[in-house]
Amino acid sequence: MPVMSFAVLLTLILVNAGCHTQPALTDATDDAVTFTARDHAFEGPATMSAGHVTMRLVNQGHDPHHAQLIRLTQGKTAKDFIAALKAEPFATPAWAQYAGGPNAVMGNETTEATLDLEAGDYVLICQMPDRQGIPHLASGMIQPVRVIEDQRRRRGPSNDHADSVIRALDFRYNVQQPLRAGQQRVRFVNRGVQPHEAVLVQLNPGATLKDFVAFFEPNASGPPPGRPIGGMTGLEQDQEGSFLVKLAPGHYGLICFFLDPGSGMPHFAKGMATEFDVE
Ligand SMILES: [Cu+2]
Repeated sequence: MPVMSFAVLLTLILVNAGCHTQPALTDATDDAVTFTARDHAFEGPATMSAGHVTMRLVNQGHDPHHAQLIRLTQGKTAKDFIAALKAEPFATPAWAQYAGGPNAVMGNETTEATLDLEAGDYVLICQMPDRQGIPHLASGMIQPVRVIEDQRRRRGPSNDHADSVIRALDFRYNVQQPLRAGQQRVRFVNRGVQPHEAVLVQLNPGATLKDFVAFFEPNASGPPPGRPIGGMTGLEQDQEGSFLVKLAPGHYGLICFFLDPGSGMPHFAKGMATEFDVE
């Protein structure tokens, strides 16, 4: 059974982390569907076309936000989803499927992800926690989205050019073609059984992902060791999508905050945390 992403106190840690900036995306997809994130609400269309869709996330809040699509099957509604989360905050019902979307960016930043969407009913949520550790979706960052069949749209796996491919397994990342400086499209494929995400983190000089993760512990102190710069939110087994990033030279990390239902451990603690340098 899929389990909610686990990201305790991330807002507290990162809200004041905007000390260095990432170059803005150029030549971004021109037919993207834009969702604006604020503290704490989404603004965006109530419908999207099925098939290949690029979702652009414009964060106009102060907190970091991401955009996680959840497909609601068995006729379930956004209301059912909220009720299920209230009953069991750390378990996602089997009728709710992780369908990806652009992962977290800081305030005043924009990111985008391209997906192949099935027609159906979805909710768009932000699971990033507030200062009390409560996910933003509980304070308003949940929006129903209906995906409508559109014969004109391409279906099936994307044949868009990708500069690199990240495969998620239970529980590690397999990166084919390292990420490099400049703008690039990264394909993300979940070959694991559990849902996985890719949070791309720009680490401060001298900082490691271990430092970044340490800031997720209660009572962590000190300066924030890095900042999220996009990636792909959770996707179910054998689902895929791609995202656009523009990297400056530096030290980066790739991390998954989903929980393993068997052990209760976050995926990063089981191996889904990897660091790399961009020259
Ligand atoms: Cu994972």
